[in-house]
Amino acid sequence: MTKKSILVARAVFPEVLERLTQHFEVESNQADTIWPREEFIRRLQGKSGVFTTGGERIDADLLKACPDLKICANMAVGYNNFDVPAMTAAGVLATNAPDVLTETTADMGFALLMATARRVSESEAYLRAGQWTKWSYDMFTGTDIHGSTLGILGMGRIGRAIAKRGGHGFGMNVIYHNRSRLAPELEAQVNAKYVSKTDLFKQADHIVLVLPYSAENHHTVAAAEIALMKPTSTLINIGRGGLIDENALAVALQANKILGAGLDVFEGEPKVNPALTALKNVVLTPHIGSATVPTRQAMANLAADNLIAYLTQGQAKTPLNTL
Ligand code: 8YV
Repeated sequence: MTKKSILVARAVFPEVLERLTQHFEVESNQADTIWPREEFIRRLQGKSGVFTTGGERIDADLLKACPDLKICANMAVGYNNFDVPAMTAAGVLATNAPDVLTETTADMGFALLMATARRVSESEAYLRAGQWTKWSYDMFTGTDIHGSTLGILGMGRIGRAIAKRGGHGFGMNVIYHNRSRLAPELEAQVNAKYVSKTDLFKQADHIVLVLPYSAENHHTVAAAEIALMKPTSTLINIGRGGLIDENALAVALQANKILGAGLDVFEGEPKVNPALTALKNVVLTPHIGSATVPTRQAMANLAADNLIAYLTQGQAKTPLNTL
């Protein structure tokens, strides 16, 4: 039987590529070139499946131009690069990579929270610049994490994993806001209290954004929300850049309206708003929330499993739509 053809849009672990080649004719991108959209569409011609990594937009126009496509497998839990209704209408399966990155991403949320609250990046830059000449009582004083109030916006799997870290590990009082309130047993498991979005911004000492991004929650954190925050509080984003109005955040940070922000995701990434890079009270990381070797391997293998299972047996492991 002739093998079906797939496209792997970005560089991936060689062993995952090897697994895929056992089942498919694979066109890959180990040079990791960022293909312009027209080139991506051209390379998708005649392909039954595509392995994407979250940056490739799959919409009605692309689907129309790629009639042979049957499945798009994202190596990411977020899938705001997919127009799922358009994919369903075109008979194309969408899959993502949930669960395998939950704990790793929650760890990163906590790392950013701690680095921001305790001013780790700013003080390290000071030390490296040779500016540390003496101790002083108020040098890089930050804010406490233990015993403080942790506010989580978006209480999915990663939000709950962060709540556990905060509550169990640091004795934090955990509050959350979500589109829908958690079932009582899940709420009890994470020992978190449901509050309105306004109360979350008013009461929390540390706010972590972990909600999925969509057009509806574009700039869900803007000047009005930031104005509600305590002057000693921090804002952490490990979701998607578009959740925050970055210009409004930069204005607030510049005026020390909040203590600091920790951002792993940006609206125009990999470009970062220069108003943010100019500031000291913000910790910036290049979208590395899921970046540990075992987790990235698990994510890549799950995307590969979805391609293999769907194109050889008609059943994917983590489908996002029903056809
Ligand atoms: C991915 C992520 O590495 O899974 C997600 O949604 O944000 C990260 O874990 C990233 O999306 C790859 O583009």
